[in-house]
Amino acid sequence: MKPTHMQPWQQLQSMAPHFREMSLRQLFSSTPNRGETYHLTAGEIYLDYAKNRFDNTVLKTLLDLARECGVEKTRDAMFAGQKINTTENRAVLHTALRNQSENSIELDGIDVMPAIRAVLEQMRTFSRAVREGEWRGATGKRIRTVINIGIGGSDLGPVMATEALKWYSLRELQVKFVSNIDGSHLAEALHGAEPGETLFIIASKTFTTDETMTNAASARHWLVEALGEDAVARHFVALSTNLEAVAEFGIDPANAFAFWDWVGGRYSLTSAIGLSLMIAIGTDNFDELLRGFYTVDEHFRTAPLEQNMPVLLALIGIWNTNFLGAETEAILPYEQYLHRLPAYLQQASMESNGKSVTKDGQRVDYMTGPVLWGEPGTNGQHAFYQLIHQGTRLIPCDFIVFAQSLNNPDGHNEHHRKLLANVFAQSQALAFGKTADEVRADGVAETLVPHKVFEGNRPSNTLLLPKLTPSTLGQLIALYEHKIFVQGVIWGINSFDQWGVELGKVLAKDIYEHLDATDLLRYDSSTAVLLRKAQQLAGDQPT
Ligand code: G6Q
Repeated sequence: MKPTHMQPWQQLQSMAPHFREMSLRQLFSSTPNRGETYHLTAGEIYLDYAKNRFDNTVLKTLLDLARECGVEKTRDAMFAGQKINTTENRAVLHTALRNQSENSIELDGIDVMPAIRAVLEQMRTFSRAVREGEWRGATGKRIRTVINIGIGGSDLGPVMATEALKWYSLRELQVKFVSNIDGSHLAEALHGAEPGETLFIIASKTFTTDETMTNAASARHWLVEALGEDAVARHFVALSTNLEAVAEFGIDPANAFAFWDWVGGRYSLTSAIGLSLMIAIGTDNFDELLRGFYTVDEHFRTAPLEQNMPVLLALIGIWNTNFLGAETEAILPYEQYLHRLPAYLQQASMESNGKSVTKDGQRVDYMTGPVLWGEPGTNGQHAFYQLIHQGTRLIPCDFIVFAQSLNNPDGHNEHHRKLLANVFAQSQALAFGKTADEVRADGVAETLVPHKVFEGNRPSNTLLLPKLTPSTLGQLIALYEHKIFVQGVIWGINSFDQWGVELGKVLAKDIYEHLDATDLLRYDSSTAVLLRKAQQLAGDQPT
């Protein structure tokens, strides 16, 4: 049944107009203890969701909706390895990758845990060898530059987490990431790199992705030019499910790290895809990251829906998107090390829930995944927050902040105290704004009053954690993964396929073959003119 046909959805629809009018000022004055009431803890994450426009009845009805949509049943099916990715007939078992219990997890009658543990052990051995200088390049030198070549799910997770955990990383080793087909990306990564000291990690689930294979071939060429063909085995390793293609590329099968088709690309950070991260931060920190993921996996699996943080976050998102008319969500980490988190979550959310047909192929007649975006605070405050505060759109925000800083450059913790003051001030300003009378009371000239009014009533969540550690990072990522999952279940869509990226790939292949063609009649007029113009500008125009 479509969610819109369910009773809780219809009840929520009838409540929504009231809450579109209702202000957070009113809600806080009628229930002054909202802050004490509307919060949750999961692992080390404290979530304050009081600054959203809802009351107990809305909350209860949202929870009814979750139950009626089968969130609990589908969650249990995911953890149990059932093939919930129906369009690809695959299980969705990224949670098994970080399972810290002794329990087996069976897929088609086979326990997946021994293979997961074996690959993790292979990764640990290899990471230690690289970090400790035992792994030598073809000329006997130790590795100083590691370049991960991958894209999408084989890039964004490792990049985000390597940046996030830079404080914990081995500084003598440079870990770089190349994803774009644009040759400048690889060229810049190779700039100044010494072939004898460079290790390439080719990260590709399928080992067929054009961007990755093109970059890998150019990297191979660069290395072979300098050190000869025999050097490839000491300078290339692979992370893939396609071990045959890895061998064909010339990578020693002993240096291939496997994973499985039940690990979706955007959920693959804790699979072999995390090798570059493990090399950067070391095995103990990587293990701590896995334990962090597991803490929130267990919370999601066992906590009653009322106290289940991913479920609550998902439901607030649904309320804002489907009932209050929000079209986007901003992720605003007040932590410089999390500067790639918005980009990472953008893929996690938008590739998972950017769908317009239900699992059984029906066109939806309600909004699904919102546009997700963001930048770290306080930089965003000096850039786009203007629109969040005074623009015409409703933009729910997630503020993410840590009580302790990893760095204290002035010795007095002033930077961090100011950072904290800013994050709490922003959610306060967004929620409560500043009325015309309050502006006038500051002695502002009447003509300027409308410009200085803040309507407020902008919803936000604040996620407060003690300190950025591998564990808290794992907890945060798992929280968002499961939030996205719950929303997908309620919208009735398959969050685990990504057919929407296919058409562009096929057309690019065709255009690539006709880039220099003179006869462009096969294309629409706009594309044909663009191609001709590009040919002219590139100096290839046939006479
Ligand atoms: C993620 C997607 C996608 C994928 C890339 C790279 O969920 O499936 O982003 O990760 O297209 O694919 P390969 O790892 O197969 O190169």
